[in-house]
Amino acid sequence: MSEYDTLTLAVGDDRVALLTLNRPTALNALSSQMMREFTEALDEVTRADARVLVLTGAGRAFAAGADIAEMRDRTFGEMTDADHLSAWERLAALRIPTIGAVNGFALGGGCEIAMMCDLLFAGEGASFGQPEIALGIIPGIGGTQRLTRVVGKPQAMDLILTGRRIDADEAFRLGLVSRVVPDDEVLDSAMTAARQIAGFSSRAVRAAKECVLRADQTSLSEGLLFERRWFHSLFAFADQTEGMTAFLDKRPARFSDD
Ligand code: CO8
Repeated sequence: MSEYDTLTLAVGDDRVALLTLNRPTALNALSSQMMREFTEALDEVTRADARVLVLTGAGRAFAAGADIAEMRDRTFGEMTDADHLSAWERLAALRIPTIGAVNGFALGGGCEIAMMCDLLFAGEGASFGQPEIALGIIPGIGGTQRLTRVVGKPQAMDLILTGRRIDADEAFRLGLVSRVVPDDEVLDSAMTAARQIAGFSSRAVRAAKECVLRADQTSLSEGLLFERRWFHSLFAFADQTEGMTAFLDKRPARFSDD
């Protein structure tokens, strides 16, 4: 377990990393200190060779957005020179799968970080939104882009221009969330899925993630070719033989990452 001022990180023997945003008295508002520590923690996750990252928030929020108290007096020059935003993108660039476990508020930058996760599990009482418009700003770490890709222009415009909050069920109906579960089961559900994924062949998992992400970036024909090439490539590894042999032998597979 690593203790930061604004986060905790634990990497288990199951090679699942659990990163918890931990400023509960400020509803885990995303400060610049948290951003620095977040990038250090992601480096630690990579060094520990974790297979899956679960990201959650302590207390009654995942994160209620950027730290407004810290941001209020920033000037244009400070914002552009210091680049307070782009480091959060490191989450989206991780090669391992990431699962957001959202309890309570995921607002503004918190919603944007949630959307960077590959899978998103939400408690029934979770709420999502991009309320920046009411502060005289707009989303700044991907909200206008990722939300629009996921829910489409009419819904994205509604959420971003009115700043209204939606509950977990609506987020699920819009395709923003993978699963809605009882509030007290969010983290357990995310950890269970993470352990399941961590037990599969890491090359197959990486291939699957890369291929799905490619769907947003390219034409269908290029995406299909990319998928086919990865599919062929997996036959170069022992894990493919093991997975199929285990199925035919009616036993669990023992993947070795070979
Ligand atoms: N920043 C700083 N402090 C916050 C934030 C925040 N975003 N959200 C809540 N807090 C603090 C409150 O000030 C309060 O502190 P205190 O107890 O010292 O008064 C404490 O957390 C608890 O909050 P509330 O008393 O307001 O709790 P409620 O249950 O009444 O309300 C809400 C909860 C609805 C979540 C409410 O706190 C709220 O509306 N928060 C602000 C949400 C918001 O506008 N978020 C967008 C911020 S802007 C943004 O995210 C820009 C994104 C692009 C850049 C991202 C880079 C990181």
